[in-house]
Amino acid sequence: MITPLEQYDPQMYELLRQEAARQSACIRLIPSENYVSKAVMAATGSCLTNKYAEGYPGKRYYEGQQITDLVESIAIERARKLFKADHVNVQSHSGAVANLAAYSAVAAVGDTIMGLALPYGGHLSHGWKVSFTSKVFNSVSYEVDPETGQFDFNKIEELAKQHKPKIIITGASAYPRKIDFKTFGEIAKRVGAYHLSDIAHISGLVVAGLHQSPVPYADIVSTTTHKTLRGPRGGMLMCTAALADAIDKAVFPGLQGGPHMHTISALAVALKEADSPEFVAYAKQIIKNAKVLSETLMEKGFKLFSGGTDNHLILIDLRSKGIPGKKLSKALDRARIETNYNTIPGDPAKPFNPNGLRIGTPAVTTRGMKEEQMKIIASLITKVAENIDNEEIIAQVGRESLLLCSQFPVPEHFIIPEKRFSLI
Ligand code: DSN
Repeated sequence: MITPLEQYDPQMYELLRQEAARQSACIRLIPSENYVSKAVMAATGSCLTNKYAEGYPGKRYYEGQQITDLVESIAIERARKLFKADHVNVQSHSGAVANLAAYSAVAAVGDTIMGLALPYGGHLSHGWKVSFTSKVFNSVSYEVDPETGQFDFNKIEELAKQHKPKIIITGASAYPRKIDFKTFGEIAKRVGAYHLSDIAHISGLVVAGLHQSPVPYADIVSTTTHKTLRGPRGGMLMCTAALADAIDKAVFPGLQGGPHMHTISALAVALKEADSPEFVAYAKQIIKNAKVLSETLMEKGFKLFSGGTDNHLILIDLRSKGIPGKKLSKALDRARIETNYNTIPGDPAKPFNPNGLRIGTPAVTTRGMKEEQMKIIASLITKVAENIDNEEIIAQVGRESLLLCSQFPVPEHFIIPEKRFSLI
């Protein structure tokens, strides 16, 4: 059957087909990526892309909202139930926009915000100097101990007392350990700051009960929806009832126009999937896999930031190997192992040429890989690192990666088979 896309734009069809094939023929270890289900994909590519819905359910600026109001209300209710949040806003187009909306809901231009420094695992949008957030707000950064990977709460409280931030931001983009949101929340209360917790990376682990939820300890919680939560690309905000109005106004009309209703419908589907015993089992396996992968890498002589992981993510410190992160990530890419180079706390190297490699297990776990396969993956990574300038061996590892992928095809309900690649 020739699909509409194939017929109208064969070049784009071919590129998408090749990307689907690439995603299935490589070991995807970027910790912020995953495979969404066909159900989520179908909602993303649905007729809701045609619809404007500025406003909120029951209060829109366009007519024809009979269906969109229901779709958005269902997404909100599912998220409220799953995260046990007082109020949810599902309209943010991304995590960075969700964070900006949270700042603008409770802080004024020039106020101080305090988040984890980017080279220590924080996110750009947590006030890092190249981000617009640091131009609008006065930004102060805290750090994490480069050796232990722990937060020094006394030091963080001192910093907060000194700078009197309006918002303390918790959460990270490259942090392999559990975060004590409760203690951060207590510090925020003592210094009179709002507590915003960004759980983009770990929201799937939070809903599965495998990581402390910040919801009871934070005024606002932000997340992306496409990482461990395994939904469509987008952002979401949760907050106390007291901040509901301010958050909604900050997202629309404060920062955005029309919400992406196709994404919101797909988010509703993903939230339904996440509210299941199967999802809890999936999230448990993500962590088991990350633990075995990290232990095997250490046995093979790799140094890991903080000496391991409690979540889905591993930061490899390559300084002892003398291989720059970018060189290894590019060699791994040629060997069909997809990772990203990253800074390591305490590493003076610049983010564009750091000495670390960031890997994670959400996508390979979706493929059904388990502990045994993590050991194989650790061996493949080691072989590439030990033969970084030997293209023949790298190509051989590529064949081994392909073999492993062929034994763990992306489950049928997660991938769009190439010949049936059709947009509903
Ligand atoms: N979401 C971040 C990541 O962890 O990949 C990038 O912004």
